[in-house]
Amino acid sequence: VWKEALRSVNTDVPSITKSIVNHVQTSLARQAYNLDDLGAYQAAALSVRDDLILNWNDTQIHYTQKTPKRAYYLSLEFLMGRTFDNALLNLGLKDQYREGITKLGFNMEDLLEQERDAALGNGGLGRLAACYLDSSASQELPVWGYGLRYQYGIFQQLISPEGQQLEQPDPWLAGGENPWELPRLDVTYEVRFYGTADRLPGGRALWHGGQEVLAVAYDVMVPGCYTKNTNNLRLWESKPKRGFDLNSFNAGDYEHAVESSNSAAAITSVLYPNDHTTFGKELRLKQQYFWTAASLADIVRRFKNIAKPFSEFPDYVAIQLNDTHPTLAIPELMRILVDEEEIPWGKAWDIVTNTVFYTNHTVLPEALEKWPVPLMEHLLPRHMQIIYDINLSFLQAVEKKFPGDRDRLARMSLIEEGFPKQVRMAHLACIGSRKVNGVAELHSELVRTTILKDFVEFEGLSKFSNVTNGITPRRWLDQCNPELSALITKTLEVDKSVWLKDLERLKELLPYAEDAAFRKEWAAIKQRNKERLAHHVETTLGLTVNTNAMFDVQIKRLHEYKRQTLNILGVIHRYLGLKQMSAAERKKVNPRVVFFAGKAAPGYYIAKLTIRLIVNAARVINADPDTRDLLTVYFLPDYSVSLAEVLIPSSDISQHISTAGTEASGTSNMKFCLNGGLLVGTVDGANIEIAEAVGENNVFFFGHLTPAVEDLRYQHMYRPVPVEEKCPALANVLDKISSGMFGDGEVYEPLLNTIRQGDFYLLTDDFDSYIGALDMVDKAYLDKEEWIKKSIRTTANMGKFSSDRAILEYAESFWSIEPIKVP
Ligand code: 26W
Repeated sequence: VWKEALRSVNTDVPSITKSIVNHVQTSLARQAYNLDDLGAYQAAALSVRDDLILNWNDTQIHYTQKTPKRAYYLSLEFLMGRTFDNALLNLGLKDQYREGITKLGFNMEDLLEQERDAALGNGGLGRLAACYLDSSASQELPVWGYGLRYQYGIFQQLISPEGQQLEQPDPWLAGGENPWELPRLDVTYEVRFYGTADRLPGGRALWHGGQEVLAVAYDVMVPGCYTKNTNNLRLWESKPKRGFDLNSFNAGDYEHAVESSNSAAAITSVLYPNDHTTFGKELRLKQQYFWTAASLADIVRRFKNIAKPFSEFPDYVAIQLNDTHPTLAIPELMRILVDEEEIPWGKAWDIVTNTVFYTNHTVLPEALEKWPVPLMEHLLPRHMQIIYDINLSFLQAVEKKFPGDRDRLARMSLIEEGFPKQVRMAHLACIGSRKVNGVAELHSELVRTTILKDFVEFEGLSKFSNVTNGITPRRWLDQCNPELSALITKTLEVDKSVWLKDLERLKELLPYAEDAAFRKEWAAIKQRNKERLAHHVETTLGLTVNTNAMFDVQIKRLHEYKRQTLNILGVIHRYLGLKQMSAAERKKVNPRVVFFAGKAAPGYYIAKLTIRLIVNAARVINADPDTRDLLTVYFLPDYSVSLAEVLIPSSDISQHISTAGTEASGTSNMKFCLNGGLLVGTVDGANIEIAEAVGENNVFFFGHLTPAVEDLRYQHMYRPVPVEEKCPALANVLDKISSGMFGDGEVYEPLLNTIRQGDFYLLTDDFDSYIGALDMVDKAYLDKEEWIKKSIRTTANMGKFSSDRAILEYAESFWSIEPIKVP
């Protein structure tokens, strides 16, 4: 009976419609007559979820039975975006669902729009984690993600009439049940904070007292592409251990009664919206420990189920730290092994340093995490003891290798002297890990030669390596650009799952660059993608976009180092140039539409001023009848994964213009190029490797190189040259802004002063060559056929940047895990 009752994945249209209607009737308790798009989406999503759960179950049982070595990806951010479309494509069921949904009287595209983004991340680091989950499942690797189930994701961005960014909470779960997660109310762990750590004989300690909170697991299904393998992303939610304090409640002190339960729930309430700046807030440290402690307890419990000695832990478990945010995993694993499992310190340290791996994602000094020692001592007394113990034996070993070199000891110590002393998390992550890597060749070299130079000298080069980032071609080509995907499938004459999982196959497109009919199709798809974006802007913002123009896009977090300011100053320069031209001269100019989107950290004043300048410059420029046909500018509010999916396929060029040496990798550069957009950029991050892959004649490089940056900054400090002398074109633009061309000039003074004085990000040094690169773009665009060839060749050469390649590098060279196919 049991066997006969088992159901399998619905693959035919009749059983799909049946399943959707069944969910309408029972799960939603609704009828056809009161079903709107949202309801229809929910029912269809629940139907897909049933299938995902079947595959998920089979996968987890298979892993449990086969006991392969597993890898765990610890990331404080997973920027997943929407799931419905992605799940349908990975299951290979999109056409069937489209047909079923149409038959039920609904429109697939409308239903897809009902889903809210899961925006549990800030930017590059969080989206990378999401791409890696997709690739792990698609490549059938036994990898789980661990993160936090924030009640509020990254804030929603509004733009005020003055051009000011306003933040609103993102209560993404408020719409009711989230169909893509499974509450595991039975999987819970207790996590302790504060209290006292008493040292015991033999190196152990007893940590007791303080506050205990519960971590509850929520499992998010991660389907692979055209495989049954469905991995797990486990997100922890915090809950009070006891409902509330009954004594206080009975005494009528209700506030005190719920105080501790409120403080427990607060831990996972909100994602911190800063990237690249640390704040040292206690709640953030609580998040980090809560999440690493729950994840490690879960990992250790799973390991204990297979009844192997702890010496074999590294043969079954690899833990990847996504930046330093989960570095507490190192002292926490030491605490579990030494205090709870009673393993001697030295053996425990061997286990830890063979299990943990650390990826660095930025070399900007303000982004390197440091936690005040007094805060750590208060919140995590036992971990502070462990860190001191690790530091002592570490520094003794350094002293042995470099006798008497006190400066070196001070530089390398896990503790930075000062008031207060601080724990340097990157140092702890480095010495506690088996391998350390950066995320693009140049960045990994900078990690080796700057922030971790001493550690390379001490531990040897072989520990420090590179894994260049990647992006999933499922979401970032097949899903966001279905027409291009279909053309590629038709042209390569293979099933799309073949090239989507072996992206180097795109090379086979190269000969078609010479095929005029193919070029025509290619260009027509780009054109329709521009119209799709224009339609989106029209319906959401009520603005009309000139789709005959070149589309020029810069979308990413707002940050001085990413230099959106350079872009808008370049736009203003272009506008001033157009104003000076005669009507005849203007006729020769290529129309251009410039798109910006991105969020600024709420406390980042200068970045917010840049948004304000973009918005107000756009208002003036777009309203000018002299230039309106030739130049328009849009700042699209509330940048998100879903918005990126509309913007990226429409670009002719995209801008990746960070000061050399500051952008670790960048990943949107890969997304644009994969979709046949050309790159304007500095010689930085993964731009360099993209140029190597697609050919330097297909990218527009400009600006100073990394080795020059230090000297240029020195000159700005000690031999400053006024902007008027160094770069008159830029000085002219700055003057126009100051004099009120885009509203009250005073407002922008703090922003303009970052350029006039100090100019840390070297805008004055790179402005002329930036304008030069944009002129080259204009020239190249005149030859339409040649431009399309460049576009085709770019896509064809992007195979390397699949996140499948990247995750397989981690799997093979770091984790030593192998694919395991679920039958
Ligand atoms: C503690 C505050 C904080 C929060 C987040 C500091 C640093 C971060 C991240 C590490 C910043 C980040 O997202 N870095 C980006 O990582 C991407 C994925 O590797 C790279 O492509 C980007 O170049 C890098 O800026």
